[in-house]
Amino acid sequence: DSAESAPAIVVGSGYGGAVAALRLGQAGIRTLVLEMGRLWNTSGPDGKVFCSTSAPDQRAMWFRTRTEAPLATFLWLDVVNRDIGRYPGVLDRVHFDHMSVYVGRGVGGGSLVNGGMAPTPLPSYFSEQFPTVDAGEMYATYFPRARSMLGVNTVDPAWFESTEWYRFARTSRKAAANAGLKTAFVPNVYDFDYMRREAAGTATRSALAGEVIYGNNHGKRSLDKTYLAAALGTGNVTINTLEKVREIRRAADGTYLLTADRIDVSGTVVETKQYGCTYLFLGAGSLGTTELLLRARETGALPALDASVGTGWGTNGNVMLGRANHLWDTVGANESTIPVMGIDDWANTDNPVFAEIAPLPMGLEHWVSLYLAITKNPERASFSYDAAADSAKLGWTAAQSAVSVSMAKKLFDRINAANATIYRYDLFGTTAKAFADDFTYHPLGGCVLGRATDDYGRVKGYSKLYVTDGSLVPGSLGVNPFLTITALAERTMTRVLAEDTAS
Ligand code: FAE
Repeated sequence: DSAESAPAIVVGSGYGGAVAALRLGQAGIRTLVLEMGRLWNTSGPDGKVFCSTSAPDQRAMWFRTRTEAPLATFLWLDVVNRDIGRYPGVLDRVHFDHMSVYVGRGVGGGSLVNGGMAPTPLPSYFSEQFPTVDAGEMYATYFPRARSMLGVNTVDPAWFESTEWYRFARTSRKAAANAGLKTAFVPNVYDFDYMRREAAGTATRSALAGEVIYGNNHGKRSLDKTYLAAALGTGNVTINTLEKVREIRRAADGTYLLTADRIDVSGTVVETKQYGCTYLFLGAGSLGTTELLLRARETGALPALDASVGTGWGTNGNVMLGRANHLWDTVGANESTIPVMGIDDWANTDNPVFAEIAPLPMGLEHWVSLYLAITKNPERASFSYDAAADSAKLGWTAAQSAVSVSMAKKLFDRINAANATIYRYDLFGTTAKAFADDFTYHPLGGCVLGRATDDYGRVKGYSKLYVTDGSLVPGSLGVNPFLTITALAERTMTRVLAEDTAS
């Protein structure tokens, strides 16, 4: 059957894909974006686009019959998750043997479900992870560009100190200070002016109504409102939704051919489509892009791909944990879902950790301080291609997670000792467990910059094939990653549009 063709195709519409789409569109290059998730712009029967975390429905998760929230239990009770209908919902949890990975599904990828934290990495650690990237140029040009395009802003410190919605963060800050630890404000893409109007009762509540991991109906500047809106505005970009790219290969004339399955909302494949393009940009995320390239190499479709495709993957050292505060150290019944502060102990060379002070909004006082620790775990894993299942298998082990846990534990043992407090053991399943070490929000690597690609994301072995997403980051960044992914994608697009597409 005949292939639909476009000069450029972008696979995925997360950070890497959205940057590629906008810059291609602005350069006058007709571009087709293929996204496996749906477009989140129409209201359900409740008048809302997204469902809340307290009453999740089919919109919550990608083809599940029950939600799989990161915090599964409270007082060991299975009170958090709900039975739901199978549907292309916005949050997916991809399971591997010892690690599961949360990702966003839909136009905007992870930006639809994430906490919006947009820290800039420490220059010294950035240079350690990306020795071949000109850090001067990154910090002078591409990080500022990414911050401005994404709409990064910072909570007003005076409001932060006074509002009930951030009592939980102030309580965690105090506990950290008691242990001699520094905290720092972390910028975010959630509109803090909007949040203040939510608090004042003059705007519909979203961050202040428990919305985040299943989508925010208001306030969050997700990619569909920033990069992707601008991309569509160029008139050169089209986004096809509910189309999952399954295979990429190269035609005799050097152009690329793609096979994509179009699904309906029940998940049934209703059409298998063929596409052709000259320039192919992979922005399917660390898992998606790595799987596509690994499959292409192992099936012989793109045999010249580098041996390092599928390697260098890490969790950004993610570990989640909770502490129990004393009765007098309340966190408040009202918590914003948007994190704005972190405990910064990265400079501690014995045990570098940056811990996000995470919200746990339950609408009641629960005395829990929750954290997402980012540890400097040096462990990396590889993917292998499972031919029978036609999918990528991750070789991450429980022992590799234990490295993150021991680092997080060192930091929080200090905090507990200084405050005479203890861990919460009831939040991560029905058996006593203090550290959630079996999932990550920050999948990084698989097609590492400078190894599987050149120093600009051009895939080794093939011309006009690029990676622009989190698979370029070598497993660890020390901070939440989307700002860096965006800035690196801006850098790649500047270079590619200057050197590769001029003819
Ligand atoms: P990503 O945003 O995952 O986009 C990939 C897109 O490609 C998705 O839309 C997929 O549906 C689509 N796709 C995948 N495979 C295919 C295929 N075969 N065919 C078609 N489409 C495909 O990739 N990061 C921060 O910096 N700050 C935070 O506060 C933060 N909080 C988070 C909270 C949660 C709950 C989660 C899950 C993540 C969080 N992250 C956070 C991580 C952040 O969202 C993630 O690093 C980026 O979204 C990764 O961007 P990529 O462009 O690599």
